[in-house]
Amino acid sequence: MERYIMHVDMDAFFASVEQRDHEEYRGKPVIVGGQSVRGVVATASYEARAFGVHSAMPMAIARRRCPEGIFVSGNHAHYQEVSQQIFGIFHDFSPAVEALSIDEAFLDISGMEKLMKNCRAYGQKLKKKIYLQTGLIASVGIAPNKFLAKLASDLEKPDGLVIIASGEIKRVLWPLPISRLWGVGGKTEERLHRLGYENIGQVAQAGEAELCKNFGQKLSRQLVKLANGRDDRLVETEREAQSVGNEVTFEQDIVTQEEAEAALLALAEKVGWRLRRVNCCARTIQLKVRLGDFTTYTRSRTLSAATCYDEDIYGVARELFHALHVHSGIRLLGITGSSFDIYGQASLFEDNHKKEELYSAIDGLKKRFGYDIINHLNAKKKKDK
Ligand code: TTP
Ligand code: MG
Repeated sequence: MERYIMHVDMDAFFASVEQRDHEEYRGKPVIVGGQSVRGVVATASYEARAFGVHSAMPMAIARRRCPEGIFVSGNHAHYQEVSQQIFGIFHDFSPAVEALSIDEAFLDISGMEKLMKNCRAYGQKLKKKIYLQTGLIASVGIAPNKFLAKLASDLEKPDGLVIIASGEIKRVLWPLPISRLWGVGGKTEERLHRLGYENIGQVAQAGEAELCKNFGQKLSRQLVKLANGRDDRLVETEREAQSVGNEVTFEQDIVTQEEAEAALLALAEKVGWRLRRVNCCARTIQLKVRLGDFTTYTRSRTLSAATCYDEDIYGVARELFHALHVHSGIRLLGITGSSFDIYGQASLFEDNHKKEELYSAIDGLKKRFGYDIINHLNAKKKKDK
């Protein structure tokens, strides 16, 4: 059976949410990102991109290039809520959704297109539903595999809808520059250029043996496979994924133990929530700590029984953190849960039953009112005291 993979990516996501929420920003260059000295651009609206502003650019340069721009620091928790709403729609269109980032996913829609006249109609239907429910615009690519689907969604951004049918792979793919090959950038791209390869067709026609003269066999095989539009990776839902992780990079290095613990708790809550959402428990908890000078530590612990509860995940991460004896500023913290068991097969503590009840109540609220509801309630409680 032919596979159909859809890749969906929201256009200028953070900036579009700002333009949706503030009428006065519409049609104007909006730049979202850190406003501190070390701030970088998270994203720019398409109006701002015309001035040469793009993601990951230092904010100081963005201000120089686009002095008339509207600069906002943005609200990540809000974008996360919008993202959840969009992912809810993805799940209405496919049982197999693989999240790639906050605004981007692969959907395996094999067979689903039969519900409609064709793939294009299915893609249009998804775009329309996202627009009606969120007021935001997505670009969609549909193709026989992940590589081509992702490439397709980017080809006519913004507001794109591109289908690459199996019969037209060469026609669409071969004239494109080699930088469009998944994984080709920087050094590989430079070396390919020096050898005279400009477009994907040239790489495909060169073949593996020719490329092997200059590149390793593994890379050569991969390049030729992709250049011919072949990619057999499956769409991995979270349950099939090997791990669930979240990390946070601080605007400014944090220095106190309290700040680190607060960040670890927030991360543990995210990882726990994601595990519970897919009915999984993690047996291994990994902590990642990156210092201001980019020294990075990872430490992990494998538990005797798996867990999906925030407090357990936090407890392990906190112990791993204190055992590191970090004394200088911290740039990034991350927690990952891996080695999955299906929820219910394992229990870490005897009072698991109570925890199950508690967390299903918390998750119910989160599902109804958005992820941050519990934090809002806690903050309110503190204020009221
Ligand atoms: P992207 O999908 O890469 O970018 P985008 O949605 O802003 O624009 P488009 O897809 O139309 O090219 O990333 C999604 C969001 O992730 C983006 O709105 C902001 C955030 N982000 C960062 O915070 N830092 C980054 O370096 C990048 C690339 C994205
Ligand atoms: Mg996007």
